[in-house]
This record gives sequence, C-alpha cells and structure tokens, in this order.
Amino acid sequence: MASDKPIKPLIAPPTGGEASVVLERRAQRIQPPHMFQVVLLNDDFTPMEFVVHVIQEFFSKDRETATQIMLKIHLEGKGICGVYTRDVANTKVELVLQAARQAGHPLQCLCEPVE
Ligand code: TYC
Repeated sequence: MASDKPIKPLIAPPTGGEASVVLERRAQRIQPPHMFQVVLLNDDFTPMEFVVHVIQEFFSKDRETATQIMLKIHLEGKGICGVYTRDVANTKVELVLQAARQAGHPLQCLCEPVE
C-alpha cells in the first residue's frame, strides 16, 4: 500500500516570487589532450625531393618550409613534421609509411609523446 506521507521537495520553492537557480562551483577536471609529434628519420636512400613532397602533402607545409624540415632531418638525423592528437598523429605515420613503401623508399616515420 502506498504511504500517505507528503513528499518533501528536494528544491525549496522560491519564497519571493522569483525562481532561483543555485550553481555549484566544481573543480575543473578536463585536461587538454596529450599531444604527439610526428617525426621523420634520415636514411641514405630516400630522395630529398620525395621527402619534401611528403612533408608538403601530409603535413600541409609550403615548399620552402618542407625543404627546411627535410634539410634539418638530412643533417641532424631526425625532425618534427607536425604535432597532433594521438589518433591524427598515428594516421599521419601510417599514411607516410604507406606512401614510402608504395614508392619503394625506406623512409621511416614515427610518433612520440610531446614532453
Ligand atoms: N638523406 C637523404 C638523401 O641524401 C635525404 C633524406 C632526407 C632522407 C630526410 C630521409 O627523412 C629523410 N637522399
């Protein structure tokens, strides 16, 4: 049988005619996403022109910037082509490796977390 007890409202009805809203202050819990840098590695066989093309195509750099990045990789052994969220970075790596394989070049590409 249902109780006849009156139900106590959880929110007190406004007393002065106006409806009132209470906003609770809560600690901010959302963190920015971890970012990942996509890195190309140097090798002795992949043509410079192919690397410049890859950097332009997959990392949206203009020809001059792409050439600078390629030369840095050529001289220093590795270089960052772009910084993205995890899924985008992994997809870029796969696309670059696929293009390199298809063209018959040993170009290596990896992604690593940004410190
Ligand atoms: N070292 C290559 C050459 O002399 C050029 C090159 C640059 C290769 C960058 C890979 O990620 C690379 N043909």
